[in-house]
Amino acid sequence: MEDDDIDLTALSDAELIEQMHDDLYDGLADEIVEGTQILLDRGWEPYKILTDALVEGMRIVGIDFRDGILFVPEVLLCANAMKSGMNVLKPLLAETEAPKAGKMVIGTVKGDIHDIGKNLVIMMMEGAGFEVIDIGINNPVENYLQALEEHKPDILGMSALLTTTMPYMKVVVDAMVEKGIRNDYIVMVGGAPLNEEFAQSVGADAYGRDAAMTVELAKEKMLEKGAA
Ligand code: B12
Repeated sequence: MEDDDIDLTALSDAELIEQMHDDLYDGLADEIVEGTQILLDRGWEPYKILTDALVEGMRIVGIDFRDGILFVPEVLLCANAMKSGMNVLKPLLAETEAPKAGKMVIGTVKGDIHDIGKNLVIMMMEGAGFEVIDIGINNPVENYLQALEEHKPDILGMSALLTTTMPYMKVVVDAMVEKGIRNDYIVMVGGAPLNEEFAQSVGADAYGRDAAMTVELAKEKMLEKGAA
């Protein structure tokens, strides 16, 4: 350890969380992994670490990115640090006794390479007993249709983080309508720039504001589907 390194274990919980926001901002993956592990050792719930340390840290990054203080290369490092922390938490969030709750295909839409939120949704859905097939980023409509045919999921999830890419969700829903398969699936959409109204306008069944909400809505929609 170098002289200017901070001993993370010596910090109180509140100080550590604040330090992790700084470390995420600076793209320090090793420190994020260490901080995540320390909080786990102190008995923190994985989901609380995810929201208080990682998602909150990324929110702060987002503000300075918007304001032109941080740029793409830096934010890529932040994203990398965030993913390192998520990897520590993933097996813990995925630990579940629940029987298979349903199946989901999920992907980020064409033109969009943001995947942190999508990956978080996957972690939480798997934790709730869903089987999730991840088709990745930058998906044209053909990829979605092919995945639906191949995997026959209950739910189709689409993610978009850009105002320029979110309208593409309608292209996918329209293609499903055209093929006469729209009502075979529960369509869920999400991403920071979306809202309930937008979700309705593209013909989705549900809008997931965050990963926890998405799990609740998915369960709800599965029940409705079962009842119908
Ligand atoms: C990290 C990041 C990047 C990284 C992405 C790395 C990666 N692997 O994902 C990099 C650096 C690559 C990047 C690039 C760009 N980005 Co960017 N990025 C961000 C940033 C800072 C954080 C996004 C994030 O990960 N948030 C954390 C996660 C946990 O939150 P989330 O994604 O919202 O997901 C949650 C919910 O939305 C929901 N959810 C998400 N998906 C789904 C899906 C379903 C089905 C459901 C139900 C729910 C759901 O649940 C998630 C978990 O709770 C945002 C700022 C912001 N406020 O969002 C900008 C932001 C999205 N980016 C922006 C921009 C402009 C760009 C670029 C165009 C910049 C450029 N000049 O090149 C490029 C575009 C690249 C592309 N073609 O996609 C803008 C978009 C503005 C707009 N109006 O569209 C933002 C808002 C920043 C800003 N304020 O200017 N970016």
